[in-house]
Amino acid sequence: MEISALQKARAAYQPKLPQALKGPVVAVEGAPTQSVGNQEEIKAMFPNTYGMPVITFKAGEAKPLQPFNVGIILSGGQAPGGHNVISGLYDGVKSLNPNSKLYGFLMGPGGLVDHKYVEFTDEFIDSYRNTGGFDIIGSGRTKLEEVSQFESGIQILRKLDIKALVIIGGDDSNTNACVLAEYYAAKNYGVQVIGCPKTIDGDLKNEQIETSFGFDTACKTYSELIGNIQRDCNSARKYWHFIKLMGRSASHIALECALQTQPNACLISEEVEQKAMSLDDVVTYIAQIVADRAADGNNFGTILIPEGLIEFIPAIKKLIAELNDVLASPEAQNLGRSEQIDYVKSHIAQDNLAVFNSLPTSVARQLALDRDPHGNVQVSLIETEKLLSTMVAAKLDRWKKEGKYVGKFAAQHHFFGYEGRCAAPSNYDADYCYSLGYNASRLIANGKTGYMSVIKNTTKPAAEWIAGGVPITMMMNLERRNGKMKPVIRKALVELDGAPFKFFASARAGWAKNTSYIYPGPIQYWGPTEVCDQCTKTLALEQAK
Ligand code: FBP
Repeated sequence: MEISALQKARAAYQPKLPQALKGPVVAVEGAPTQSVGNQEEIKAMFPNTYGMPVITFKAGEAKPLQPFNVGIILSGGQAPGGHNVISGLYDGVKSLNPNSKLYGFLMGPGGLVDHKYVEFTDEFIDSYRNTGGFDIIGSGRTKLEEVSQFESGIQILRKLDIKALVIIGGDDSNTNACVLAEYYAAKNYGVQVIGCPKTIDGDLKNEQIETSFGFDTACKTYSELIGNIQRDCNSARKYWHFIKLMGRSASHIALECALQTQPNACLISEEVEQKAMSLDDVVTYIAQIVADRAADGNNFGTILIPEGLIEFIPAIKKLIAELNDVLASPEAQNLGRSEQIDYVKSHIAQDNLAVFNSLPTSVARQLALDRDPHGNVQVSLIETEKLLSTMVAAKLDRWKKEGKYVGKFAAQHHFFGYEGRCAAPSNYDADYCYSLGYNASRLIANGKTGYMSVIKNTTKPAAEWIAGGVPITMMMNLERRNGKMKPVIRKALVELDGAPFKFFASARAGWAKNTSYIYPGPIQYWGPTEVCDQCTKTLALEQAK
């Protein structure tokens, strides 16, 4: 197979490991843990995997291990570094016993249920080291939550003599990993389940997990593109660029890209919600920035928009919550698409109906229809960037007539999401992911189940990184999903009292008025460490003490 010159050179990169993982390890156990919320309920739901201690690995003595087999699944949206988790796990498993085997289940959790798998070999793994994408085995969004799926899974796990399953996923997939770990433990099936924190969205993080993998590379890729647009914008001086960024609910990606590129405006959904802003308030905020710049003779600029924005406008959030419940009813499930719209319209409260009817038809349809398998609105399909620019243009027209605005307004639209999810991992993600995978092999060797592989202290050089495991139940609370209360990992949204947002808030007025663009350029894999090995600004600000 023909590969690019970069891919060829990059294949030779040996990702760095924390010092403790470079040889045999011993697990140091902390105190018993509790879930972040609803302790009694979560404890009752996870009697076998609740309350376990946090684990930290330190250098220990080598003990001979019998060969053992491991399976791995890539779940959900792609994120740069997934292949390195697999190569790290492969190397880790082989280092414990060269006769151990690693199997990959194909196209996500569905591969486990349908018994579709592949066995990894040296040659196979080598051709995917340090590459982006999940194409080594494919990914999928099948939800693992039915007993019939768990039972189908155990058949193939037994057939392949698999001792442990590693599930690479976001908050929903790791929640399912925990449910599976509990089920297999309760049934005494002897199969361990380990999770691994993935998602470009950056919303799977907490006291124990510094960041989800892929966030670093995706944000650097989008920031390169935003920087390029800003140079174009500052050269032609005739367009306002409305740039929507992936990230589902949380605005971490938009915030990080703003910190890297200093655009004229960046909306943060969590702030919009906290300030109870209406759609019109959001439009006025943008239009005012456009008008103020026009007054200075600057009819150009850049605006970053998080893809989940619409869900955070309180009136729309309330509408979505009711739509979710109405759509979850068996009656609604059995209807065709257009019948479903009529159905929801006749079943939602009057105030929600008024909001629903006020939205452009395409947005209203999107809110009322497709959900992903986890019940989430598919926000990446809503063209918020066009919705906002159209509404801003209309407001500016009105202001022009009222003499409040003098200028020209022409908009360009962009949506950056898929462009960054499969980029070749940055050095940070290449090292972090390899370490997460390698570390998972140590959790398995230590007999752990229901744990997430965790690498901490990642703003320091890799040798100082801390490796270990965190019980997944520790991150859980109860939330309403598809009309029912469910145990789920608490999603980490942007904290308005956190250092990254505070820094952004202190600088944004200057960025709005002046043209303070930063042009980060493409990810560099070789060169000075300040160019190649920097973590995200979000992580650096969060970890700065
Ligand atoms: P995960 O949470 O599964 O990692 O997915 C992240 C994401 O990229 C979101 O940012 C986006 O909204 C969604 O996936 C898009 O999903 P799809 O790939 O199914 O279009």
